[in-house]
Amino acid sequence: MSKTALVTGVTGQDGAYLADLLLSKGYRVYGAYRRTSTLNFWRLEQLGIKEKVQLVPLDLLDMGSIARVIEETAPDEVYNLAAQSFVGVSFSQPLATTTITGLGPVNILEAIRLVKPNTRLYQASSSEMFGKVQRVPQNESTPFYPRSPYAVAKLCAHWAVVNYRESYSMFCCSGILFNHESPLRGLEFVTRKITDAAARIKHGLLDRLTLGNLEARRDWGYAPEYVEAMWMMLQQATPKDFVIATGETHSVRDFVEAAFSCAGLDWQKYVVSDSSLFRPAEVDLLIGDPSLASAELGWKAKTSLKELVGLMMDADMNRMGQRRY
Ligand code: NDP
Ligand code: GDR
Repeated sequence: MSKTALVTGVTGQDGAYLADLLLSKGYRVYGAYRRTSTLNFWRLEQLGIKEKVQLVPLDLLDMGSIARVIEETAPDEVYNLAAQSFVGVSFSQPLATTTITGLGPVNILEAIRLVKPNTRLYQASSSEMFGKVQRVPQNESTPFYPRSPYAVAKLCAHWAVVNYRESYSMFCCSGILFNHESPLRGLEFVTRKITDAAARIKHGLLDRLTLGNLEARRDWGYAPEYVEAMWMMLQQATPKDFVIATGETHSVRDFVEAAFSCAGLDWQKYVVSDSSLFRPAEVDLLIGDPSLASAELGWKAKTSLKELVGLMMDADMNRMGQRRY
C-alpha cells in the first residue's frame, strides 16, 4: 500500500525537492500552497513534477482549512515546511512572522490532534534557533539563543512540537536544519543572490553586487540531501529531533570568492558591503554537529561547499545564457 504525504510550503525550495523525493518513493503527494494573486509553481515545473503533485490550497493561519485538508487527504505523514522563512524580513514584519512561522505550526498540530492523531508530523526547525551560539559546534543539546523574530517564532513552534509529543504521544518531530541551498533557492537568500549576480555580471547585465555582512559564517549544505533527512526522521520507530548539517563552516566572503572565481571574475572589483544591509542582531557563527543523525539515521552530507557553489553557478549561468530571468 503506498503512503500518502501532505507537504506544506510545496512552492518553496524544500517543498519542491521533498515532493520529488516522495514521488520517487511511490507516495501519493498532496502539495499545499497558499492562495496568492500570482501562482508560483516554477520550482515544481522545473523539477517536472507539477502534474504529479496533487495541489491543495491551505493557509497556515486558517486552522479550519488545515483540518479540512487533513480530513480530505488522510495523510500518513505531514511535512510542515511553510513559513515566513526570510530572517531579514522578520525584523520589519515581526508580527506577521510570529503568526505564520510561530503559530502556524500550532494550527497544524492542533488540526492533526483533532482530526487524525496517528499522522506523523515533521516540523521544519532551524539552526537560527541557536543564534548567539552557546557552544561550538551546535548539537541537539546546545541551548537556544534566538537573535531574530524569525528565530523566536521557530523556537515557539519547536517547543510546541515537543509539548504535543509529550502530552498526547503524537509522532511529531523537528529537524534542526542548518542552511541548505540549491539552484532552486529564493533570490532573497545570500547564496542565490551571489550566484545570480555573478552570472549577471559575467553576462554584462550587472556591474555591482551590494551585500551586507561578509563575515557571518554558515554551515551550508545541498538541499536535496536535507529533504532526505526529513523523510528518514518520519520512518524511525520513535519520534526524535535531529540536527542536520555538514559540520563545516564558511563565511559569506568565502562563498562570494568561490562563486566569482567559478565565473572567472575577481570579486573584489564588483562586490561592496553596505552596513544598511546588516541585521539589527546578527548570527555570527553556525556550525552543526550532525553525529546523532549519522549514528541513528545513517544520514551524512555529501556535497562540499565548492561543489554546491559549482551547481548553483552552472544553473545561474545557464539561466542567463538562455535569458531565462
Ligand atoms: P521557502 O521560503 O523557499 O518556502 C517557504 C514556503 O512557505 C513557500 O512555499 C511559501 O509559499 C510558504 N508559505 C509562507 N507563508 C505561508 C502561509 N501563511 N500559508 C501557507 N504557506 C505559506 O523556504 P525553504 O523551502 O527554504 O524552507 C522550508 C522550511 O524550512 C521553512 O519553514 C524554513 O523556515 C525552514 N528552514 C529552511 C532552511 C534552509 O536553509 N532552506 C534551514 C532551516 C529551516 P509562497 O511560495 O506562496 O511564498
Ligand atoms: P539565513 O540566510 O539568515 O542564515 O537564514 P541568508 O542567506 O538570508 O543569510 C545568511 C547570512 O548572510 C548575511 N548576508 C546577507 N543575507 C542576505 N539575505 N542578503 C544579503 O545581501 C546579505 N549580505 C550578508 C546575513 O546577514 C546572514 O548572516 C536561512 C533561511 O533559509 C532560514 O529560513 C533558515 O532557517 C536558516 O537559513 C537556517
